[in-house]
Amino acid sequence: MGILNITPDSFSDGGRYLDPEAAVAHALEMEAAGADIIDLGGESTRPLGAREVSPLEEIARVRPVLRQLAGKLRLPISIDTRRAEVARVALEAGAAIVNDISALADPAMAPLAAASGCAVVLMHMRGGPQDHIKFARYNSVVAEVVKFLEARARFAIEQGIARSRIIVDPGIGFAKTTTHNLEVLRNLPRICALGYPVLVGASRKTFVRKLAGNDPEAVRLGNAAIEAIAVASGASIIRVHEPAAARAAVAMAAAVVRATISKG
Ligand code: HH2
Repeated sequence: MGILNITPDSFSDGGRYLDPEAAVAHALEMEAAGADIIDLGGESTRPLGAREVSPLEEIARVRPVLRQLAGKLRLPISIDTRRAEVARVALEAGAAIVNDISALADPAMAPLAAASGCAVVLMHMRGGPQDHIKFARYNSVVAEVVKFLEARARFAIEQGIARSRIIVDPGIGFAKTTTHNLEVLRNLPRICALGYPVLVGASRKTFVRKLAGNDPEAVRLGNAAIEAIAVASGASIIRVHEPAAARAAVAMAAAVVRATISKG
């Protein structure tokens, strides 16, 4: 899953794709580089300094890009939003997946997803995008993440979303310290055991910079290591800024672990 942030203040690519033409070009670049899904987001979830945007502002950011991608991009589009209003616009414009970091907190989101038949990503987080780090306290992070994802998936099914349309995500970096992130990654098979496809998003997050080193090459190698481990542990989707590098890491990990050979 290639990341396309249409935001002025995102983690690592804030401001680069605010211009719709630049955003479209980048989506097509990621498609050529081997992405399978493009994840379009109009709200930054950076813990410090990200500004809360209104749904209208979020729509104004993503709608022109969705319009211009129609007919150009062959890949499915995922909309990274917590707001049903934004998801509705994106689904009408052809998006196939709602990537909801709040796991259906907006009461209008589940009915919308159920009616549209889209796939949904349910991510674990505590608090909101601005203050989640305050909630990084657990007795057992893995058990609590598993319990949360299981409950949200059950809720989604009760709301009419097909089981086969549910993807779960442990929410790396959301209400989690470096130790929590590592604990979750080390125990990914327990999350996969829930029986839903698992998405992992670790690309360029703070703990990668902290552990692998801050220069771009170190971050790239750190990302690739996590992506390989995630896939080897059973993840089905990895959310990345650089699909070409991720493709190579995934091809290698899948070949070793699953004895399947896919050309990168
Ligand atoms: N991480 C970010 C945003 N959306 N969605 C899912 N499902 N999983 C994630 O781990 C995830 C996500 C944050 O990363 P990024 O897009 O790089 O930064 P920002 O939120 O500042 O735009």
